[in-house]
Amino acid sequence: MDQESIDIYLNALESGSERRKDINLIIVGKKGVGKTSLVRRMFGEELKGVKKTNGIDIHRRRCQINLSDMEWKKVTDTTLVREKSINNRIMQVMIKTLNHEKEKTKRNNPKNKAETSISGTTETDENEETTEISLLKHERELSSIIKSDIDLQDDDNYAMLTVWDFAGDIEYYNTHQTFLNPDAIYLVVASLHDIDDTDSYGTFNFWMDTIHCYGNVADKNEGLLQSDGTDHLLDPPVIAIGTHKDKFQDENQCRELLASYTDTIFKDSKLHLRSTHLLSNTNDKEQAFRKLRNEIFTTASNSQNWNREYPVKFLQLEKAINSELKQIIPFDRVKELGANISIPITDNKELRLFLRFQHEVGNLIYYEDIPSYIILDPQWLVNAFKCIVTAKQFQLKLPHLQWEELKQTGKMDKKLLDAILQKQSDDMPIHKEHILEVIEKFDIIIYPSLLTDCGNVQKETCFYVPCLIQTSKIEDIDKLFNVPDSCKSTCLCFIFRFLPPHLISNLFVSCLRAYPLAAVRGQKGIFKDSCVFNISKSGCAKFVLAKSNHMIELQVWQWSKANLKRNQDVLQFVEMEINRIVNTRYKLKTVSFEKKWKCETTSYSFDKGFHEFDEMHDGEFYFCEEHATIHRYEDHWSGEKTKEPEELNNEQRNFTRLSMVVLDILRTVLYDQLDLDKNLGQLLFPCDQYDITSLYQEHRKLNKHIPSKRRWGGGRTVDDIPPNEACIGDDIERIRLIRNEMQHSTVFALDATRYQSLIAIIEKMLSRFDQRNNLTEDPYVNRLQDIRKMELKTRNHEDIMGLIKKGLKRKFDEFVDTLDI
Ligand SMILES: Nc1nc2c(ncn2[C@@H]2O[C@H](COP(=O)(O)OP(=O)(O)OP(=O)(O)O)[C@@H](O)[C@H]2O)c(=O)[nH]1
Ligand SMILES: [Mg+2]
Ligand SMILES: [Zn+2]
Repeated sequence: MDQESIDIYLNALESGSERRKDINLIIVGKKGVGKTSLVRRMFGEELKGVKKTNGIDIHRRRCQINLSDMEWKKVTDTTLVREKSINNRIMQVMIKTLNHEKEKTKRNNPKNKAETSISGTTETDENEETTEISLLKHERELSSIIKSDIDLQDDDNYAMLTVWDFAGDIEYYNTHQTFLNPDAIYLVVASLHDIDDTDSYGTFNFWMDTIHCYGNVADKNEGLLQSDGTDHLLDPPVIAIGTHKDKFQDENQCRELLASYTDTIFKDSKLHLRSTHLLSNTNDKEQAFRKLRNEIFTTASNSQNWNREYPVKFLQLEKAINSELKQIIPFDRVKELGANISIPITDNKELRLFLRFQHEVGNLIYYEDIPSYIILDPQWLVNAFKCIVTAKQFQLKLPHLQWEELKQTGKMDKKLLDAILQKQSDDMPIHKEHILEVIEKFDIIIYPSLLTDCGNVQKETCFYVPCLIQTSKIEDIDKLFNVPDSCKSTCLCFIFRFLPPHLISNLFVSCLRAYPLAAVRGQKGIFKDSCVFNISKSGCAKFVLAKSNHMIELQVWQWSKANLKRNQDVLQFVEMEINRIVNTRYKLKTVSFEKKWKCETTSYSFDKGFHEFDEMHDGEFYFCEEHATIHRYEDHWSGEKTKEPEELNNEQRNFTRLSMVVLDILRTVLYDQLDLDKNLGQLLFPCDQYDITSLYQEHRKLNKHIPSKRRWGGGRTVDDIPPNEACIGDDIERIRLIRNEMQHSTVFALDATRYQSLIAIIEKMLSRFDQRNNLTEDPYVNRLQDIRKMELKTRNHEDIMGLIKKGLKRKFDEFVDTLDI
């Protein structure tokens, strides 16, 4: 939480607080491994009639855990139980507050009640009136609770559990990510029985990695080692479950099988793992499930948010929201509800904090970056996704519409979407925009407004759903575009230790913002794991991005004469975007990749025989592992030139800073002075039209501030002017000499001693100018301090160049040239 939120929260707690224990449990794993069965058994239910969880569905169930006997008490009518428990909590605090307030009112205002309400209109009594109103509200609320005929005995001794059972179909993993929560506990389920299926390992790893990506930000720092040398565990916690134990005789064998799953997990993802369990959903006794329940409870009670203090007014608003009986409500409605509870919440920031908490505990779905709607029932969002992701199932109901394009290219017309939404409940079409916003946020759809290509897609009339596109084999992507081998660059590979599962689709979206999508014979170059973009308008230069195993590959195709600059630009862009996505979207600090290359005619899925960048020189031959032959090397990426420019060293920094002082401040000083002197109606050109030399010449011509030694010019360095010569003319001379010293320097460097002594001279001189001109608003000396403190990187060289306009620009250019930027 940021400081502001902490303050708001602490403030909210002052309205009264309650301890809160919530467990948000999310169950994931491959299709058919026994997730739903597991949930049933944990809830003490029979397995009869377990149906496979349909495609995209997510079932949310609630229960209370009694803290005295650890029993899970099913909640059939969620609203009612929550209502009851919330009422109890509110009651206790409200009675306390009510008594306290009454006491206070009595103490402050000995008049009787009737008098207060009559005099309530006068200004001085405004506070009392508000107290009075809130007391009335409290009373009204209390009596409504009492009337609602709910068991009022103390029901405080429980934790609230929310369980999410995801369907295992791989096609919907894209939509599942929208429901992942960094504050949940995860059960990752694997079947011990289908261990021969390679997908089993892949899916298990996929979930562990995905959880790692969407986990807690604060934990993901490097340096995970604790002081005692062991690794820090990461949140969210994961419990690994091996099911179908009944199919084996030997418990040891089961243990080994489950270990074969957990052993393959990526090192950092493994740090989420808290414990493992072997189970048979069909044969195990209740005892085994109790053990798992206790484990879940222990894991939860060790979490940071367990038993945290929760503002009572948040509870009140939670109650108000739960009694809405709607599936989705606008933020404004939450605001309205917030204003009407007995301790009102009116501040938007506080409301948002409340919603964040509610999202964390799984009570509702609220995305901070799409705050306009709040989804109260996750199934609503699932249904909405279904319209898009499983659109095909509507085909028979809406036969008159165009489906072919959707199947071929993943392009969905808005008309098609509207028609599908119309087939759903009433509020679906109304919330169309919000639905689209949510799935766009997760890159499930891509808007055509991004596709600025020659396909003539009109803005906003359609979008692409990449996960619906028929997968093409990435080996064939070059054949689809009929690319001759001679047009291909070497294949650049970003090889990851850990490749975040959704990175490639996020990367496609980034590229689509910058490059038009390529197409051939009406087929757009966008597939699940590969995408082709146009670099040049003519289409004669394209690049392909493809994901294969743990790598992302980049190849440029140029039918016209190869232009290396293009390759470099694309490479720079892609690399920058990968870093940006990893750092900002996943907030992963531990993701890293190596850049290597393979030969031009590689089959993209081949993941061996990489070469290092500095290994070869143009024209040399190398042995290609993939084709078992030798090729002639040609540098297509100018690896040297794309390296990050070196940081400036200290002496270069000194030189840059002083150049900036000269050209930014000292030039302005001369100009301002001239402006004052020429107060004879003679207009000056804007400051940036002059360089120091011309300004100095002007002063000399004007001859108003003659130097102490009675003549202009002369001297070798600024040290030749004695410190006691301090009139305006002397300072104009100083500026000239300092500028000359910089201008005539033969190196782009200035040692510390010289830098310090020049700065000291300049500082004294500037404060004299400040005094003379009574410059209080923006004193020159402050500007000097700014430049001295400024962070300098060669990356900022453009800015610096902007400042170092004339004289020293040439020097700077030379310097920049040596850096090969
Ligand atoms: N023998 C045996 N069968 C099991 C076990 N767990 C689940 N099953 C059976 O496996 C089948 C699938 O179980 P589900 O609970 O529907 O699996 P799921 O993971 O929820 O499947 P999806 O929702 O389709 O992803 C059912 O017929 C279960 O009875 C187990 O531990 N042992
Ligand atoms: Mg299921
Ligand atoms: Zn080769």
